[in-house]
Amino acid sequence: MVDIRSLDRDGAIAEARALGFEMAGVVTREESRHLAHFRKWLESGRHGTMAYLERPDAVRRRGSLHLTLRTFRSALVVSHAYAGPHPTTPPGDPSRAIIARYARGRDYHHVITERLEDLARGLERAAGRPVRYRTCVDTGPILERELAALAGLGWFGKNTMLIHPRRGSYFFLGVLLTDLPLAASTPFREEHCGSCRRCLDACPTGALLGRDDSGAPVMDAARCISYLTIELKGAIPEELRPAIGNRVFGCDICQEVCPWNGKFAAPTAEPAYAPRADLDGPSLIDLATRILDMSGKAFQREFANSPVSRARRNGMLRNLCVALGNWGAPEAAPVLERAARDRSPLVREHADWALERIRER
Ligand code: B12
Ligand code: SF4
Ligand code: SF4
Repeated sequence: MVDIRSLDRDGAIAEARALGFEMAGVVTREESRHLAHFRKWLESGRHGTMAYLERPDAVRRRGSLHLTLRTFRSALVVSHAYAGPHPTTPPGDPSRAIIARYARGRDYHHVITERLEDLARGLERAAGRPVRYRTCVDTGPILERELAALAGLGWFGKNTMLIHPRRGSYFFLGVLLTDLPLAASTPFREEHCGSCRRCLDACPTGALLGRDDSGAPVMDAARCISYLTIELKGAIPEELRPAIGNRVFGCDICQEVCPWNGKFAAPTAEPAYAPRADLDGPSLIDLATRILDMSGKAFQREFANSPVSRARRNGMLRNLCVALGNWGAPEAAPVLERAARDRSPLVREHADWALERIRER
């Protein structure tokens, strides 16, 4: 339970910190200034098949916070670091699966939403009245990174990530919209990328397109490995499969190469994000064998508390087939032959592609 003694911006920020959010700031601006960029991005089709982003009501709501909370007066924007103290990615071992750092522990939607609810209860006690609020973690129709920059949490890197000079970019964002009259924080105004272009050069699929005339970084999400392995429900375009390597869920490459994620970025102190043993560089063969034995429902049960559930059984097997094909070792053939007889046509097609890769070597 939090105890907010004074209901002002600094009191609210201090309590957010006490709840484990490393950074917090307040935004009072109601209208988005990035909405036109967002619309242009949708018009160019760079969101791929993420239809939820283009729903007209959701697009409108991104433009105005009042449409999500009618009595909106201020938003508390928080960050929650997720990268662990040890680099657990198995570099250079193509027989093991890489799961993006953010997805190795408990699902952040649950973790952050629970804490934002605690924060709202603390604010209510301090205000001495019921507070109208909405929690948004990722899934709400909110441009979270625009709000975070306004709240002073960082700048937009060329990799499109929100980056803080002392905290890097391995952090989630959460937003608490309220009807409280808190004072606004100072927006983050500097840009620390300079002439660096490491992320642009490192992206294996060419998804990062640099900055446009307004200075906004642009991504072709339809080419991003994170999209291809998580959001895309159908077949992965064949020409992009080799570039995915052994990344079976999400991608961190454009953050790994970023100098701001070096020595200054402190590791998370949050136990909920500690990696599960089975998602911490597992063998591709073992993970694929395990999931082949599961029904769709059993998969959802097994990964109920993990971001990995979003890919669903068939999506995860599709990704594992691509990674096994990219590894290309003959040991991968037996599990792929099983996958080639799976009940899912999606899995069968990707298993056939992978077996072909092994035969071609
Ligand atoms: C859709 C989505 C994706 C898509 C598209 C990503 C993208 N870059 O747009 C995919 C599936 C590819 C994806 C991947 C990842 N995601 Co994601 N994703 C989202 C989501 C739900 C919406 C983002 C969105 O609207 N994108 C559309 C673009 C156009 O909008 P935008 O990113 O908000 O910001 C743009 C504008 O503000 C504009 N802009 C910037 N400066 C300026 C200046 C001016 C003057 C103007 C006009 C505009 C402008 O440029 C930005 C980029 O185009 C957000 C949560 C949310 N509700 O915001 C999480 C979110 C962005 N994702 C997050 C994470 C952690 C990831 C991954 C790291 C996961 C992983 N390891 O695989 C990767 C990172 C890939 C990358 N380099 O971005 C975090 C990012 C935290 C951070 N520190 O930035 C978020 C905020 C979720 C959260 N609550 O923590 N994601
Ligand atoms: S997450 Fe990976 S694929 Fe996506 S833009 Fe970054 S480096 Fe490219
Ligand atoms: S790698 Fe370089 S260009 Fe890319 S976000 Fe980091 S500092 Fe900016």
